[in-house]
Amino acid sequence: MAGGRAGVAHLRGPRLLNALSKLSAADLKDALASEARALGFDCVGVTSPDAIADAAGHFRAFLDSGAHGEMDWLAANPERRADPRGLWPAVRSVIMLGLNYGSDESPLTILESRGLGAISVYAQGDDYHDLIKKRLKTLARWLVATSGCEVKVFVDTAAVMEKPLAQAAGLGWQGKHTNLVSREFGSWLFLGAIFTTLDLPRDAADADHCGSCQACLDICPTSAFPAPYKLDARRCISYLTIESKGPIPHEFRKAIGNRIYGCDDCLAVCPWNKFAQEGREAKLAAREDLRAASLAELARLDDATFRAQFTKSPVKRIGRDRFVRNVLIAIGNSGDGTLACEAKRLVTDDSPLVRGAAVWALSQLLEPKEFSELAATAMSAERDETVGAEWRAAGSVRGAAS
Ligand code: B12
Ligand code: SF4
Ligand code: SF4
Repeated sequence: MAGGRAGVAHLRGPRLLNALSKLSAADLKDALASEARALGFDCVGVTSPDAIADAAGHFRAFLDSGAHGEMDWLAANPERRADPRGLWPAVRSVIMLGLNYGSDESPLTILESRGLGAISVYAQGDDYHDLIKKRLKTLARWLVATSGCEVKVFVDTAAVMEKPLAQAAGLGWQGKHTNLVSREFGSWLFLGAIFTTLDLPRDAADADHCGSCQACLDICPTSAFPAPYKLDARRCISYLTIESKGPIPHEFRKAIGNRIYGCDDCLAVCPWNKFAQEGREAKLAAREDLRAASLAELARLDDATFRAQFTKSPVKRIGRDRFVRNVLIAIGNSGDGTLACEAKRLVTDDSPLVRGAAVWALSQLLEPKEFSELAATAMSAERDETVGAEWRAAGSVRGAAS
């Protein structure tokens, strides 16, 4: 098998492809794995399109319980997502790829520094979607040229259940926190998929190695797991700070702490991370300004400076208003009265989403008397009903406390 690859390694261009096209399916799979590694993928496995029958039922139960919240795109065409053949009837094999993005420091450390914003590890560098998609396309082109098959590539955004497919392809298992855990890379693998019309030999599915551990369930700040292996996305900080478009429900605001984009807690505590390795992809490495960004500076971003700071970053997707909403929740949780001036300025922001979050931040930082005086003037000028409700809610809580 390896010999087949080694035997053609010195060939180039059409001669190489001609030689590869004569390979057996097993040798072609080996050659594919070498090609994937050369492109920067850290693991690769193959499964069959009918390998995730159980996931379909779980997915339907997830949707029926409403756990997807506002993510309507997740509920659209569930039959497509539940079975790769629903998405593309011609698919014969699913190639799953993983790219390690392990960090050089624990994402839990910054949670103690309340003046800084914690951006989850996956979003501290360039957007992985762009990077992985480009590489998947290169690998897929190689496969087409080598075998004449047809292909489709996916990363994250299509109706593909990447985690169960990756488990079926032997890349790891879905832990109790529902993400894929790898014995080699712990919690830190991005996933991508290539669907092909080619029949490739299948890998054995990985088994569950969680055992009696439940560290990820215990650490979750918002109790987002109704049971092991089940997530209520509506309670997850990743959903609340990235997917949710409106005001963040009051019940979660304190628990969010200084997490301003995503959350890594359940991933970070997994004992399998003792085998994790630092990612080797420079473009995904943390940018210094995103590793430990000052809340005061982030609260001053306008549309233009937000877009400039988050060029190529996945954070850009949520836009300035939602991002500053998150920053204000973190400011409210900072316990640092000197940050109140940032929130005061934003009480007159153009965005009602930002104004509402600023009101809450001030309700956490100002003395009751100062808050009431500010409310008396600002509330009468407020025309937006949701922001008015924030003032009233904050006022009644403060009033009750004073
Ligand atoms: C929607 C989505 C989210 C939503 C919902 C997450 C979720 N768990 O469903 C939100 C916004 C919350 C989210 C958050 C995050 N996400 Co996300 N997300 C997705 C997306 C687009 C779809 C996931 C999906 O299909 N959800 C639907 C549910 C029903 O499916 P499931 O999670 O597989 O649920 C299974 C279990 O519940 C299980 N099950 C249910 N009941 C039972 C009972 C028993 C007994 C058993 C054994 C199993 C079981 O069966 C279900 C089906 O397999 C995928 C990309 C993709 N296309 O797959 C990325 C993806 C899962 N996300 C990813 C990442 C990195 C994250 C975050 C870590 C980001 C962050 N740092 O903030 C967090 C992690 C939060 C968490 N604990 O899951 C990566 C995960 C990589 C990996 N190694 O697993 C993915 C694969 C993107 C990628 N291409 O790399 N995400
Ligand atoms: S990402 Fe954070 S909030 Fe979401 S389930 Fe994990 S620990 Fe809980
Ligand atoms: S923390 Fe424990 S229970 Fe959670 S995924 Fe890791 S091994 Fe499984």
